[in-house]
Amino acid sequence: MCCNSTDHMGIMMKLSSEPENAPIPDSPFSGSFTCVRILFISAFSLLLCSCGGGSDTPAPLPQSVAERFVIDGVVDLAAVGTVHEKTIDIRDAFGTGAFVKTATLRYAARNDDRNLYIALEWDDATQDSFDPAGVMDNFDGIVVIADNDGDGVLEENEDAHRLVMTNYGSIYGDLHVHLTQAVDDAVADGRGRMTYSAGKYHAEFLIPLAPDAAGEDGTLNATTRFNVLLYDHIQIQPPSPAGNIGFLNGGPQLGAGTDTTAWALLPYVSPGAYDQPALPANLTGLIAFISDHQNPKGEIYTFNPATNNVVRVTNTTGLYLDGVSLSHDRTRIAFYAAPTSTDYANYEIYTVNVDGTNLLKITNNTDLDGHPAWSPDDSEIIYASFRSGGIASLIRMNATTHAEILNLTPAGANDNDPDWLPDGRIVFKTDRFGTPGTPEVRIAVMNADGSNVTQLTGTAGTSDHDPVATSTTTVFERFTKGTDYATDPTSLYAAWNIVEARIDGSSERNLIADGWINWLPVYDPSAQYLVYLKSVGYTDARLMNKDGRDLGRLIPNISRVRYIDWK
Ligand SMILES: [Ca+2]
Ligand SMILES: [Ca+2]
Ligand SMILES: [Ca+2]
Ligand SMILES: [Ca+2]
Repeated sequence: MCCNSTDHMGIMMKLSSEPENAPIPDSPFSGSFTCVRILFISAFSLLLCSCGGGSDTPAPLPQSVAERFVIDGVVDLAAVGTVHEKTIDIRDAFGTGAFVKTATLRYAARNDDRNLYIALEWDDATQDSFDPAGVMDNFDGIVVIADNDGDGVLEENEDAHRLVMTNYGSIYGDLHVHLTQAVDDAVADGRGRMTYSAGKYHAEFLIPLAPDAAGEDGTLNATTRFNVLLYDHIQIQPPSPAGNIGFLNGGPQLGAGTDTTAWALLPYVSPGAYDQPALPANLTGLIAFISDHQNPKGEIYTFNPATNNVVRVTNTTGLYLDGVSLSHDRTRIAFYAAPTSTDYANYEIYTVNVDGTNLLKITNNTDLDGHPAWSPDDSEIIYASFRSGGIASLIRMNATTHAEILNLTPAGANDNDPDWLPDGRIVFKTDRFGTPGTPEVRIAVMNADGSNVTQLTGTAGTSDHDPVATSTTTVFERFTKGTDYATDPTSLYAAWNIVEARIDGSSERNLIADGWINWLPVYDPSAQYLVYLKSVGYTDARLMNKDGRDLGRLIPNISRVRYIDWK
């Protein structure tokens, strides 16, 4: 799978667009109500049991592998199942040349009815990794590749998953066989992570058993043959690509043959029933989102969660698009855009009708303008204007005349990511409560005239972004380091959690804290669910319940989502 430079150029990843900004809402805090309800049900069950005699309570279903095994790159093989061990010869010339060294690979796998989980560990005396801000070269990695139908031939669209090591963490890729190469899937699935410690790599993958909509994954089952490739010191840059590879089950490598008859059968067991989360059937409202799966600069789309219908709104505006906000009447979309992603002086606020007509530029200046949000009655838009040098002010404007109404930010303060509460207050992020100049921005709420500013969050060593709020709670993403994420190259390899805080500032809790980049949470119109973006080497829009249980990919077949709103 890996072995010529073309493939290795293609092997690379796109952590292209990651966190920068967000959306609106409506939700009651349900804690006490839930407790009462549980108490009631428990008492009632007890009553039934004591009188009825027979207990027909079904045994709980086993936990799914996706929820049981957190993909953090640290593995406990004994907790997975039977541990397999093999000593592998690592050879140069991408596995075809002279013997270099041996590695002892130990692995275990477990599947349910939806996913295959594989955990692996192997020894490597030297960690080779690259700086993701520079050239991709001189790295270690691992590939799991499948002859899905087990017919002894590695064929078009059969599946592979890869991890490569950077200086800050691993990069995951979902691949498939195409013309004897391994290339990125159009629809990315699964996830994986590897870590290095004390002369040893740990790696783990979560891989769907079913193919994606583009047919690029293949079915994994008991007839599937598989192989594992260990990468050591891979150099893909010209003029002298080189690298060491070891094969768990013998060759071939891609481009040098497709005979897989020496590969072992996948350790798959016929699954029973599992407690698998599922998307609800009663979702309402309309989602607006930006994706770059058809245009690298991004296009705006709508998604109707009741019909699963995706409709493209824009058609090649020529602009780099960011920060959609859907009006409450679901007829207009505000966003910000510039000729290129780094043309900061020319980021302006725009609006467009959901049918793609009436594209309007509604700011026009030399400042960066961004992050628009509609007022509850859609008569105003609030946005962030970098009119004071490197810091932003929150501006209310008339959504029809585009006249400026009020600057809510006092001189010297840096406010951003504004959104409206249903009651007309404004939630935003601000540096007002920290040491001046620190990147540890906090979530706050204020009246629409800028008065009565209340700090809602304040966890040291973190920064909070992109809040939306109901009248009782706010949700936002939290970067779990004290650095400025925009300039910290490790920010794309660190945990971003989805956090909920009460609007009175009294308490908060993590909704999602799994080590991945989780961002842009937005309530659905009922405030029973939230959509959020998850970046694991690709970015998809996922649904969670209001207690943070991930229910799965909400917008199907798109894994290049950049921004999202739901009204
Ligand atoms: Ca095959
Ligand atoms: Ca895929
Ligand atoms: Ca694939
Ligand atoms: Ca190495």
